[in-house]
Amino acid sequence: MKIPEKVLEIAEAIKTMKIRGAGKIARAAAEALKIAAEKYDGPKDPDEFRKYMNKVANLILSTRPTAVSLPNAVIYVMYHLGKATGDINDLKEAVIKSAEKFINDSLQAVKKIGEIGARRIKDNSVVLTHCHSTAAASVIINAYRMGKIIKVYSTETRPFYQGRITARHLLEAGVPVVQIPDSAVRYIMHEVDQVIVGADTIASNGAVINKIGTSQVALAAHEARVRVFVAAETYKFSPATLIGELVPIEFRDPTEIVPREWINKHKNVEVLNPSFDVTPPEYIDAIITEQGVIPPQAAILVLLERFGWALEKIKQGGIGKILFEETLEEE
Ligand code: RUB
Repeated sequence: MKIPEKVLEIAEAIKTMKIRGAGKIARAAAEALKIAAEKYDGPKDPDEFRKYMNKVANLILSTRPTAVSLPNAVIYVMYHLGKATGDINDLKEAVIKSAEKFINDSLQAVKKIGEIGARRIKDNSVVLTHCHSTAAASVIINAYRMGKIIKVYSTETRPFYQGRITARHLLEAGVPVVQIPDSAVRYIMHEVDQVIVGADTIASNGAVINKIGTSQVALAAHEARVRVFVAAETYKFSPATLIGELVPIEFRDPTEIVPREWINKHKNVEVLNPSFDVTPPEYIDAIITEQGVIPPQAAILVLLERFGWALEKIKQGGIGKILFEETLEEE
């Protein structure tokens, strides 16, 4: 059976960043799997359904490479499908229920991070954030409501200008926001009390992979002795990094930086558009998760607790193996 139009649309929206941000991407992935199960009207043979779901999972996985929340969401749902037995309705239900649970837990996690993180913000704080992170915004908005935040500096976040989304998001909640260019971060850092950013992926050594420029922000904060907090749900921790896999960094189209005509005119100039970078654990004071605040060095404990079940399978053959061995062979 063909992949339904609505599922293709979600995949395309993730690819083109109409849906963006690691948490939203993960929830959209779970939603796509749910829709795929609901719309399935192919043969009643359970193996056919599993094959079809694998195809959908592969499509979703191919959309964007860096945020591990996406494969973690897919793995979560496909794992439940893998364990399910019975007829086609039982299998569909396993997908639908687990996708709904993932989405619900994810939304609850963002809320909880807001509550926990706000306790770590000092009174009368000036905060700086980079890109648009729902988890970081949740901390900021909660702390603002508690009367702890005076002002937020939001970086533009070139080339995609997610800082404008942050500004809108925070302004809607009444938080005073000042937009600054990315290049002004070090200049402004002496006014800042705390930096709060989100994460796309957290590695087992506590390194944080987030929007390009985050490591420069952390470096400037480190120099100025400003604390750096990362707000991240536990499904942003990468199990594959436990066995030494590197986190793939997405490079996007150069035309996000300069127009096609300019590139055509300056053929000798290479234009690079890395979308994420790695902030080493030494530059991070704490990671705020829905389970509590941890030092980055404790990332491994979160991973073992959340993904310990998967460790043997990861060792046997990498992350793809978890996905497929309990469902069907990859096509
Ligand atoms: C978004 C980004 C965000 C994290 C966390 O990058 O780097 O900081 O994804 O966001 P892009 P959230 O816009 O390229 O997807 O806390 O909302 O999951």
